[in-house]
Amino acid sequence: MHSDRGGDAETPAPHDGSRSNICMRSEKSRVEELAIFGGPPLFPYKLHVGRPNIGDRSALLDRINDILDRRWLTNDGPYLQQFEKHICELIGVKHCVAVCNATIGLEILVKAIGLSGEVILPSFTFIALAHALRWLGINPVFCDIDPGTHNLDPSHVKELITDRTTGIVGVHLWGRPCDVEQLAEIARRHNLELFFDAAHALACSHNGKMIGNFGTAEVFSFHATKIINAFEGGAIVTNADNLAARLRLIRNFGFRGYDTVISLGVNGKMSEVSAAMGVTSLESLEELVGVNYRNYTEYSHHLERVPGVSLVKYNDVEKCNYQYVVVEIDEMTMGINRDQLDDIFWAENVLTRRYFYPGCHRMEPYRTNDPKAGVHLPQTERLARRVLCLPTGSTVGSGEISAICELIKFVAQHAEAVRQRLSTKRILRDPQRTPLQQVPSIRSRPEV
Ligand code: T4K
Repeated sequence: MHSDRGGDAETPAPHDGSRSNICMRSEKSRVEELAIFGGPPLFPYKLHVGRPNIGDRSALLDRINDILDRRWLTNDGPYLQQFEKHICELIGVKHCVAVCNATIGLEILVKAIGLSGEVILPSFTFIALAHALRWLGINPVFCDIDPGTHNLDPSHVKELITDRTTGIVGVHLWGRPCDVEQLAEIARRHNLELFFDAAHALACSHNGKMIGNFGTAEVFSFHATKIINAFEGGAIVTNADNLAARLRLIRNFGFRGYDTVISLGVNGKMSEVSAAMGVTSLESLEELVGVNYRNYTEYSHHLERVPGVSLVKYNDVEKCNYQYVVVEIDEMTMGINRDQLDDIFWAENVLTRRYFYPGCHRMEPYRTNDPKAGVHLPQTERLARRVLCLPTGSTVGSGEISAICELIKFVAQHAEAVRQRLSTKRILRDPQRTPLQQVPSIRSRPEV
C-alpha cells in the first residue's frame, strides 16, 4: 500500500451502488480551466482505480457476529471452508486452498512444486510474482509481451529457456487469458512446470473453460481492490490431489494433526473474517460483473473516436469480469503523452493509475542486477509508457464516466495548447505520488 494516497477521508465518495450522476463540478471550455493550470477540479472528491466493492454490508456484519459468537477466528474454520467450496463451484475446479494473500499463495505454490534456478515470467505485471520467486532464491527471467494481448509472448519464452530454467509463469493480465495452449506446448516440450498468476482473472474463461483450470495450478487475489475481495486474500486452485494436499500442509506450518510437523511450512492461512468477506463478496459477483460491464461499454462508447486513445478490448464471447478499464495512449496521434494525461487527471481528482509502469525489470532489485534488461523487452517498455487505468467498479457511475471521457476528448482537441502550457510549468511529484505541486520552470518527473 502506498503511503498517503489511500486515505481521503476529507473527500467522501458515494457509497456502494450509488452510481452518482451529479458529482462533477463543471466541464471545461478553456484550457486555463483545467485544474492542472489552476481551475477547479472536475470532481470534489477523489475517484480511485480499485475502490473496493463492499457487497451486502448487513450480511457481512451478521457473519462477523457469528464468527465472534463461535469464537472460531481462523485455522480452517467454517467460513474458510464455505469460501473454498464456493470458489471450486464457480470455477469447476477440484481444489481451492485459500490463503492470506496472493503473494503468499504464489510463494507456497512455487515451494510446493519445487521450482529452482530460473523461472520465466512477464515483466509487465505487478511486482508480486517476481518478488515471490526471488524471495525463494529463484532468478526471475523477464520475458516480453505480445502487444495485442499484453500477455507473455510465447516466441520470446522459447528464446529464454536455458539449462537452469525450471518453470514458466503466465499472468492473465487484466483478466485476459494468456496463450495457454502455446505455453503448455513449450512447457511440455522442455519438461518445465507451468502455472498462472490469475490475480485479475476470477470469473473469466478461455475457450469456454474457466480460468483456474490451466497449468499445474492458478493463483487468484482477493485483495481489497479486486472484483471479489476478502479485505486481503488469495487462493491457489488446482485439479491435482497430491499438490492440493501439499499446499494445505505448507499453508499451515507443515502440520499434520496437532503435534506432528512433516514438512517445512509457513503461516499462509486466511482468517474467518476475511473468508466471511469473501463469501459475502461472491454473492454479489454477478451484479459486480454487470456494473463493470456497463462501465466498460460506456467508456467504450464515449472513447470510440478519440484519436490516439484506444481502449483495451475484452472478448465478449468469453466470460469476463471487466474489472480493469485500460487505455493505451498513442502520443503521436493524441498530441499528449500518457504521463501528461495522468498528471491532468490527478489534478482533476481522477486518480488514474499507470499499471504496470515501469515494468518489473526497472524495479529493485532486478534493475540493479540487469540494468540493460529493457533492451530485450521492447514491447514491455513501449506499453509501460502508454497504458493508463481509469476508475471503474461499483463506486463509479455514468455521470462520472461521461465527465472523464469528456475531459479526455477536451484534452485531445486542445492538445497543442495544453502541451504548450504544460511546457511552461514545472510539475513536481514525489515517487509516492502525493498531490501535484506546480512551480514555474521546466517539468520533471522522477525517473525510476
Ligand atoms: N499478481 C498480480 C497480477 C496482481 O495484480 C497482484 C496484486 C498480485 C499478484 C498480488 O496480489 P495480493 O498479494 O495483493 O493479493 C494494488 C493492489 O494492492 C494489488 O493487490 C494489486 N495487484 C495491484 C494491481 O493494485 P496498488 O499499489 O495500486 O495499491 P493501492 O494501495 O495504491 O490501491 C489502489 C487504489 O485503490 C488506490 O487509488 C486506493 C484505492 N483503495 C485501495 C485500498 C487498499 C481504496 O480505495 N481502498 C482500499 O482499501 O496495488
